[in-house]
Amino acid sequence: EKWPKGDEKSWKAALRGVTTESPEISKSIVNHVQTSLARAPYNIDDFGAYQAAALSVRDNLIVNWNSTQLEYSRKSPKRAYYLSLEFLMGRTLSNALLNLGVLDNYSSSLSSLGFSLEDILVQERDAALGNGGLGRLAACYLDSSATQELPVWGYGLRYKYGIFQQLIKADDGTQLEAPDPWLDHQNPWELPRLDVTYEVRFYGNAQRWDEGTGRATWSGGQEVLAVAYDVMIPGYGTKNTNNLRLWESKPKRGFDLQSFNAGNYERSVESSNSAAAITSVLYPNDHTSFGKELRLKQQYFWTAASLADMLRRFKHLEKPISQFAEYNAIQLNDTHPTLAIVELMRILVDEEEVPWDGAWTIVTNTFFFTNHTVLPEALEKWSVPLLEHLLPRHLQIIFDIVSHPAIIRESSLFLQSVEKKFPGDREKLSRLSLIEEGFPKQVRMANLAVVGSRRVNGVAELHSDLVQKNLFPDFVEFYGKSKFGNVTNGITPRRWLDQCNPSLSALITETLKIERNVWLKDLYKLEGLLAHVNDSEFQARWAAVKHQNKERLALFVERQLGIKIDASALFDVQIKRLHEYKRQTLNILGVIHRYLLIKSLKPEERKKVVKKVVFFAGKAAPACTLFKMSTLLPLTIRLIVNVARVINADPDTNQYLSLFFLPDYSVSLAEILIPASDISQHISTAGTEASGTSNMKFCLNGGLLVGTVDGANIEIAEEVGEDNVFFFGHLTPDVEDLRYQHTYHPIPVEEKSPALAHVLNTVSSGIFGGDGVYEPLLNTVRQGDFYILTDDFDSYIRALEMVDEAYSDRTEWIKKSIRTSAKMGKFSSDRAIQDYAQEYWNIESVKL
Ligand code: NBX
Repeated sequence: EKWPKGDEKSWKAALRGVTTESPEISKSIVNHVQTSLARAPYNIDDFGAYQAAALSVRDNLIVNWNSTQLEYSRKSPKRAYYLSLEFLMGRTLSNALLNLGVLDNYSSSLSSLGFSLEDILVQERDAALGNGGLGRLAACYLDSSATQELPVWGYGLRYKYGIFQQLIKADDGTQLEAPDPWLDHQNPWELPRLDVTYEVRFYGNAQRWDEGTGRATWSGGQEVLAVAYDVMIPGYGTKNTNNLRLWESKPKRGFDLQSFNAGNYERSVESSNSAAAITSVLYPNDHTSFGKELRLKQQYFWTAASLADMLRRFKHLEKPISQFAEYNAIQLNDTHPTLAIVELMRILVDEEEVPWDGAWTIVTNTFFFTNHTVLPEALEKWSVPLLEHLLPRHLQIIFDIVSHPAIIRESSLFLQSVEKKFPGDREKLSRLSLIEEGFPKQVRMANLAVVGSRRVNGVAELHSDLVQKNLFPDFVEFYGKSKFGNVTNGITPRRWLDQCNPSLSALITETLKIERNVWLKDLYKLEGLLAHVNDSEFQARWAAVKHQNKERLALFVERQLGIKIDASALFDVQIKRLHEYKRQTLNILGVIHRYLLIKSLKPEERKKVVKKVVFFAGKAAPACTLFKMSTLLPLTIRLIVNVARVINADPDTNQYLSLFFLPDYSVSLAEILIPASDISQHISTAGTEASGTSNMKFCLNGGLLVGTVDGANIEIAEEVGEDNVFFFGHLTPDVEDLRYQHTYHPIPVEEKSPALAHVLNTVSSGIFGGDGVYEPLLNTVRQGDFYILTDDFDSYIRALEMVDEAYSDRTEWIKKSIRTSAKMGKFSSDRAIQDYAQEYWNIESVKL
């Protein structure tokens, strides 16, 4: 790379503010090069130019952030807080440029300085503080809240290391994990607030005052400092700029001077090590709860700092504490922040001296709880001894919420009121209980979240139904149906259409004949495309955009893996966390089936086959010997990589079928893959995928779905029509029966699906290498088969044949693609956030 790229003359002109292209922007970029970056003019590479541009954009964000926060303080509206341990933000620069409406100005200004915006955008590292769907949802919701001018703040942790970087070992296809040091370079998108700090206590003693009040003092133990870092969240087409406050942990005292003087250096820095460890790394296990002490520390550290911050803000209003819930709504993103319920009780009862009953009323009017999965292994439980050790006062409060006749009026006595409603039903009582009997006893965080919240919701219609019928049926009976609801997930069309697919966005704007900023804020407007479905010129342009995006992906893969891809083939994509329930195994076994089929054809017959390129990407939770399950997921990656190696090298078939596992899946990689997809796979066992959100992203970009009748797939089909979705497989009510059958009257794979048996035997035979390493994976399919691959395989293959058939009629396919995209209005996260704002939080927008 050669630099400087610009010429001296244009830089000097920029400094004097006399360039023709956006003089103020050019001047501010050059200024940042000279001052903030301390580099001589035009002595920078692409990364330096990225930093300078980012700092210049950040100046604008700060101004808007300040006016927004000032207005919130002036108007004191009710606020909502989104508590999430994960915010999967991806890159910020292009989003900030779009939302501020200065994309073109920066582009031309940068090019006058000798840089291309495209090259500069890719310099930014993803902020990857999340595992998958739950974390990305939080990011989309922040974008929509700001866009709708709602006073919503996010609270999370500033992990030093985000989700691990995934490397795939070239020789055997195993996954390696490397740390993600995303903060190694200065992060221009955060504002350190070194003056906004709170002390958070761990361990110590809880001393009850007297049984009459329920109050206690908690003292001793370890105190850790929480330091605030603010990330600015600009709305689209508005000056409103919200805040995402991330906490960093640090030791309260740098080191223990006494130990230091006594000559014990190691001891003296010990406390500083353990304090910093709290926010050092994001836990990479989604859908599993491990019961690790450090994870519990993260959860308490974060909820305690966030609540202290909210309380300080509330006190500025000088309102009685009894009105807390009229000014604050707190959304719990899954059970991870459930301790906030207990912490608010502690603050109210112990520090604000609110009587227990009044405190409980405030708490249960403040919190809202969203569940994101019905998988039992994801339901968080914390052992009573661990809680007693780390958070002794909180354990007391939890037991008091359950039952403490001496201090609590009957209305808020959970156990007593349950007993009254269901007299003598001991089993129901034990299911409803916050405490699970056993050795050790465990606190059920989901039950606590339900009891302590005003309302509870799932994330798609089917999921919310399962939450009520399978997860919390006794709570539904106890509280009544009205406490439980549904908010179907959504995605932001700014990032997931306009930014990742600018050509499609431009075509839509031109076709609808309305301004981009209108339909991007009211996605139902896309329905206007339906009037053009039969216009052959429009069809051709729509198809050309898809092709262009496929070429872009092909180029990316060629650069990364050195293999050429035919962009005229059908692009088939499955990108998501590796998980047994998501059934990447079903997909790879289907690919092998297709390979064997093509291989068995005569060369002449092969020419009739629909050409296909299959893409996989996704991270597997690092292998852990404790859990059998997680060791199988890296094995699935190995199988995919090794099958790819064989079939991509097979000259008989490789013009018709090729396969890629793209390493290190990320938000930024999704932004390249999604616009390039013809068909994507959402093939979870029915009833297991709560919603899915990438399904919405693919459809918005004109990709079709092959999927099970699960999660939001169902609502997508309701919108676009079932003839535009390739459904297959057993339905949710069948799944339980099938599992029962697998256990008690198993039918051999050979009988259930000869095609699958053949595929399994081929893998066993070793043609994909591996010396029998795949046997554990194959055996879970042959025996037990909890996720019912054997029952769904034939129907899956048939669905893929339907896809081939439909793709062969290219005009019909394009029509399907247009219709699908046109009907995505419902899945804008703007709609989802409106649901939360109106039906849950009861907050209103604030105009600047
Ligand atoms: O949340 C996901 C669901 O699986 C998706 O169906 C849904 O669309 C998405 C948004 O609602 N859940 C999810 O991503 N869970 C986690 O990431 C997770 C992380 C840590 C953990 C448990 C679950 N301990």
